[in-house]
Amino acid sequence: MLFAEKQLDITSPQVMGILNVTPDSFSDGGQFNSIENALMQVEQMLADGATIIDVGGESTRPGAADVELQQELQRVIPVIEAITRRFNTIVSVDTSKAEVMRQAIAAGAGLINDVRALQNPGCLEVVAECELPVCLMHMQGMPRTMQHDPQYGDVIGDILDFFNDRIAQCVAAGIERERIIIDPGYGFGKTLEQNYELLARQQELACMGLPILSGMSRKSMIGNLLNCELEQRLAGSLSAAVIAALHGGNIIRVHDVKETVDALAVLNKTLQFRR
Ligand code: 8Y7
Repeated sequence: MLFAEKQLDITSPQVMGILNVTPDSFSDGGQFNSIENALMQVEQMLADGATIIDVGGESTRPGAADVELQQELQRVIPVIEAITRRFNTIVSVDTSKAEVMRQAIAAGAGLINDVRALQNPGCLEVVAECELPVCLMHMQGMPRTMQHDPQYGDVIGDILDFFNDRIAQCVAAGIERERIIIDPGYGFGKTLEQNYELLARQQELACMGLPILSGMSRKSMIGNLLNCELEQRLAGSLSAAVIAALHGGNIIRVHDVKETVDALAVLNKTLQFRR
């Protein structure tokens, strides 16, 4: 798949490293420090084997408030510019705002990652006008309320219906089907049971014939199962990453890049001997 002039083979699962540029990373004094800090994090993630860096300035955790446009632009655009200037890597922009997408593309982003699947005003048009891949994520409800009793007929069937609808909208707007990546959206309007059914049956999404992105790193589906805090979720997250890769995941979005790359290397070596 081609991400802004950069070719990436996703037939073996690739690791997307999460770079967080939300306010706490700014607490130690202004933009210079936060950009230097971001570049150091990126350098480490690339050394550890990440092939995509996901940059996001809006918290989408359950209960998060909407971040204003100007604030999101100020957080994200200088960081994307700095990364693309310094490193030869693929930068993904995690945003749902058309203007952030537009400026991120101009700053060198190689992938649009939208947890709202281009449903906000202007997003379809911005993505149609560029040639970048786009990740459409499934979410039931909106971040503030999505964990209040999510309901499905059939979790996979409902998510496939959602993707068929969104892909039709994308294609009608001029976004080629070949540019689309789908993501079941673990934790976005799903109970623990629904998240694990989705992971068990993730391979069924492959019937769409599109690459699959999976993100479960440190999420509540790990923490609530194991009854542990964020910093104790590494082993659970690695297990989820390996299962996602085994069930058709092409890109795995994680915080702990080195550990995930190692875990996936063991999986890949094993799969080499499958008959
Ligand atoms: C996902 C995501 C988040 C995910 C994609 C977190 C931005 C929540 N989760 N993007 N973003 N897929 N594509 O805990 O699962 O990382 S934010």
